Amino acid sequence: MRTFKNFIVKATYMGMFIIFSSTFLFLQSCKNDKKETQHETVVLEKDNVVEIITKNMDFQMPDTISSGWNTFRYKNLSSQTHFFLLDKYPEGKTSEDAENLVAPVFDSAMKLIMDGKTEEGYAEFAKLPEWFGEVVFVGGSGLLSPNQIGETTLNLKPGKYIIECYVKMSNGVWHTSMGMAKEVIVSETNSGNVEPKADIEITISSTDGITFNDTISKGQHCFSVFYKDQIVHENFIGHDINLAKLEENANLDEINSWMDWSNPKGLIEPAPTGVTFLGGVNNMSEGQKGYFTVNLEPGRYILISEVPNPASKNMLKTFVVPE
Ligand SMILES: [Cu+2]
Repeated sequence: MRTFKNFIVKATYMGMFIIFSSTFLFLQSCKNDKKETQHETVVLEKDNVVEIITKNMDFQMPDTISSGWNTFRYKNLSSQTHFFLLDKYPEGKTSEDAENLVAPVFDSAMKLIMDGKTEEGYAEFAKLPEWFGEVVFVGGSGLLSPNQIGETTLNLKPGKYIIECYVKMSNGVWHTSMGMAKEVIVSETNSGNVEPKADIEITISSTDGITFNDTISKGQHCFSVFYKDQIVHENFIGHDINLAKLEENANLDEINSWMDWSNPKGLIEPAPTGVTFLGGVNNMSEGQKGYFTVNLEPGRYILISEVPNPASKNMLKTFVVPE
């Protein structure tokens, strides 16, 4: 097992597969309005938010978006839990390469893992093309429950990306294989948006886990997420930040084990009971920063990373928003 892991870590860096989506625009998140002139003559344009809609294993969004700071408003209008993650592909590699060379490997690996053949499943990853190790994860939303809207702000360089969601259906099939993978072009044209200002700062690292000031009032907040480092965890992917509201019946142990795709019962429908995922900032490289905006009602919340056993890594933190 260890050998397989090391091999894959070397061969692939991390990550999963592929998928894409579409978008629109909106605005209003962490105040990343367009730069204003001295006399505020610039009219706020409706196009400084990129809207992404999922209705049924899809990403409805524009094929091309501007570079620089972009706020993504992700509307989950489906009955399943999703997220979006942007993968920057190496020069010359396309969505077809992803579809033909990467997706089948993840499909066969997951079939074996679901059948209880964990080692054989992991061994499948040796079949990934060598260039897969050069895929860079540049962020995205955290997990988002049905009928939720998540807002995440990222700074993107021009290039070719794939937007994907690799949550699993109840039968273990990846959402990527059901249509949640799509190519997105980030153009040379800069959005002109400025970096948001956060009122709550989160830092995540492999050494300290999730750190933040947990005295949080109700109402609208802009969280920043700073990736102090990034590593390849046991399931070959990096850490990230997901925010969720917890009801009385939420079970932290259940949530903790669900956050691992390599667990046959993890990252799969149905999502844990009593948990409403509200988004966050997906997998980024060391030194990068992303933002997400939420309106917090009084109640109990969790910040958690999508890695195996996040509690053991200080990547499961709860906090209470008072009345
Ligand atoms: Cu999904």
